[in-house]
Amino acid sequence: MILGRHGRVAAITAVAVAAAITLAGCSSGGSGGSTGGSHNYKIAFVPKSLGNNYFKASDEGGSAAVKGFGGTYSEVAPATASPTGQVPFVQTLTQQRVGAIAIAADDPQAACSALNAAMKAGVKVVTFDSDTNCRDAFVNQATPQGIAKTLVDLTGKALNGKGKVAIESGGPNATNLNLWIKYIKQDLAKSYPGITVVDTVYGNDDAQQSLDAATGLLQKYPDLNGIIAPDTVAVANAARYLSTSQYKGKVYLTGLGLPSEMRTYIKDGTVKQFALWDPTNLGYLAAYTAKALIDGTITGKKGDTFTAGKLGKFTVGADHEVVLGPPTVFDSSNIDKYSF
Ligand code: RAM
Repeated sequence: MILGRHGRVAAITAVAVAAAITLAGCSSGGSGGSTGGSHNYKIAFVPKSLGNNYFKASDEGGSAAVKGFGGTYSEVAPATASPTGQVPFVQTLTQQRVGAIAIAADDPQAACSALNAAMKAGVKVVTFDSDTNCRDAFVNQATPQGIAKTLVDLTGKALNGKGKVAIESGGPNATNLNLWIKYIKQDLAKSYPGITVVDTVYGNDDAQQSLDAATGLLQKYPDLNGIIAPDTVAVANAARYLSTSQYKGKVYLTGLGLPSEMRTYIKDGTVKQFALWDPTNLGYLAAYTAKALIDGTITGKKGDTFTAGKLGKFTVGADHEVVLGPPTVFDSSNIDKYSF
């Protein structure tokens, strides 16, 4: 009974998803030469959710790369981030026999049976931004320890090594965010033992939920000294809340943010510093990693090398991982140089 009911729901969802994918394929376009000779260069990007400017930027980079090497780019994703929301999209892309799926996973495991089926059917699977337990290669933006250290040192120095901080994240299941939070907590305890993490809250990559999460934190901990938000939606909306509150300039907020979304809060003094890599380059690198897998230039094993267009040469590291590079710290001195 229960299985039957779920089966029907899944079938309805799959039809809706197939329609969405067809539309997305048409609207996002491609160069038309999708097969690249004997190679299937139909490359589909599946971000955590639609509507997040971070993924708009990464998918723009992916689109530019795919079109540049003569493939067909498409982008499909659930409207809101959730552990299982990406599954029907992966299933439909597999039925449509794309050459590769580049996915930023909402959950380390939830999409794995669909992704394993995709790989079995010959589709190359590249994770980018947020990893899964099942893929041919993972394109990581930077090392998790390095990302954590950047945010911990900004906070530790700003608070002179003491005080109460909270973490505001995005999706509670996201592989990338949870790993960064683990290292943030470890590094704070080691490098700044006078700083206590009092809470971790989640905004689910949704603007309103992220705003509410920040509001709730200050209601619960009016003596809070800092917020670390390793998620672009969380940090922008925590800043939005602080900017018009009595806590502006009193609570130190930092995190991983888009310069385009944080500029106002740097200029009005709500935020002093935050960090990020270039998400456009991350998507660009994910597309070229997919191409290298399709071409057979790499299999994903350590030591494999390939050239990613304008970004140059990359070497695959341990656990089939390719790393883009360290994050940049933004403040009032350099914020105007960045458009993403
Ligand atoms: C959000 C997402 C994404 C993360 C950035 C920093 O947009 O959670 O996965 O890498 O923030």
